[in-house]
Amino acid sequence: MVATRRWLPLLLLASSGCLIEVKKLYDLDGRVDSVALDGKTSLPDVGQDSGSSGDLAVNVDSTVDTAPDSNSSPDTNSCVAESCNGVDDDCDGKIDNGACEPGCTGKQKGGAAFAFCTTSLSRADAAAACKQMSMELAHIADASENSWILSTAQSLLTEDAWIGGTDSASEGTWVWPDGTTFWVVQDAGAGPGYAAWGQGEPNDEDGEDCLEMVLVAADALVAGDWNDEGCWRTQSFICRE
Ligand SMILES: [Ca+2]
Ligand SMILES: [Ca+2]
Ligand SMILES: [Ca+2]
Ligand SMILES: [Ca+2]
Repeated sequence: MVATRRWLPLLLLASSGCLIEVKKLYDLDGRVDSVALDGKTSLPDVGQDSGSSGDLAVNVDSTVDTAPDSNSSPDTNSCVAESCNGVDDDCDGKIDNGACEPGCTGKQKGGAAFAFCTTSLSRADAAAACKQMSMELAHIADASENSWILSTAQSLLTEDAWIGGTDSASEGTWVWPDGTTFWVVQDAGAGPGYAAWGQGEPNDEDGEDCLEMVLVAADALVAGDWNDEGCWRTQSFICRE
């Protein structure tokens, strides 16, 4: 049910002692909010409801929030600029509107944003596309993340996909985009980080220096395996913030 909305002026006594005027939008649901929806202020939304459906709360910069309020607990929803993460950050009712690069779908796991992108790009171009979304090609910390990324990729992508590792700076020393070394070939079997290499990989065949997650089984490789691949190859990619 669409609530009747009433604009009312409200005078607040700011901490400085001066009065600031904000506008307040009431939903008439008979219940009263305790904290403003945007989380930016503890401005109480008190004593004004007498109708139905969700409150629309206010913040002290005079703009009105647009997401519904639960009315039952302090508000924690904070409307911020949209980013590619599978969440409607700006509370306009549209998920990731305008935030993802072409072909990319935003997802979130454990509070981290990911983008799964069907556009076929070289490793360098894929990294640049991730950067456009304030992300990097994905690092993967453990088997749990690898499993989730695999299953999500299988639902969205149809070809092998770039993830973040490379040994282009020092053959056999694999690093993530942030510079962290996760695998040194001469220490095969010992890391120092997590890796999910397929059988016989990394093999540096014809100078392969870029890491992909296998989605299409081929030869000894099965879906979810990691493989070093020629960086020039164009294929899908996975970004992470
Ligand atoms: Ca949105
Ligand atoms: Ca978003
Ligand atoms: Ca290599
Ligand atoms: Ca290989």
